Amino acid sequence: MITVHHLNNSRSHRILWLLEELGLDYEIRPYQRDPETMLAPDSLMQVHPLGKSPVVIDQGNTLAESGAIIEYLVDRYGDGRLKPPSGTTQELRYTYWLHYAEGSAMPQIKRHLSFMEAELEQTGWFAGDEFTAADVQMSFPLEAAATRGGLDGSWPQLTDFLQRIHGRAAYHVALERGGPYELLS
Ligand SMILES: N[C@@H](CCC(=O)N[C@@H](CS)C(=O)NCC(=O)O)C(=O)O
Repeated sequence: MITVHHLNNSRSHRILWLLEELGLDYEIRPYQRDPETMLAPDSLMQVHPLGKSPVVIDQGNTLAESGAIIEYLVDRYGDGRLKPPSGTTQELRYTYWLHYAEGSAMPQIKRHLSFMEAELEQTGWFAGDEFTAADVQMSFPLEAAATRGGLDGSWPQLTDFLQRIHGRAAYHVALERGGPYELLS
């Protein structure tokens, strides 16, 4: 059984959403942020030394970093789903966006909006013609930008992307299982 160490109101929502998209069984170990500091409880450090969420345990492996977790789950359990075919240009884009979300977008989100807007003009998705796990990974920086300011209706592609992902059934099941999600840190 896949175990997700899930901090409320956090990046960990992406992992629950992906697991729902893949139709996999999993269990949630919930953690609550400190209401004043918004930090994770110290107990999360017993799972991984950095004490951050998400952390996934599967088949004796302890996995951290949302991009690495997404890559692992899609490669091990996707059976070809949610990832462009190997050896294609779309696969290169998929890998790029998986890393970009946390490596470039999150630290400097406002500077990246026009770049992401232009990239989405091609197909509406980040890697190829169809929804992939790269879109799951890219949801967090865009939702953060929409919640904290910077992303508004003047970015039509990005706004439309958010509306389309929010229309996916698996996204809502993940919210029901993982709890509300308002992007506080
Ligand atoms: N780059 C990491 C970031 C992990 C991270 O910062 N997680 C936040 C949740 S959104 C967290 O655990 N915050 C609580 C804390 O720092 O105490 C990833 O993508 O997994």
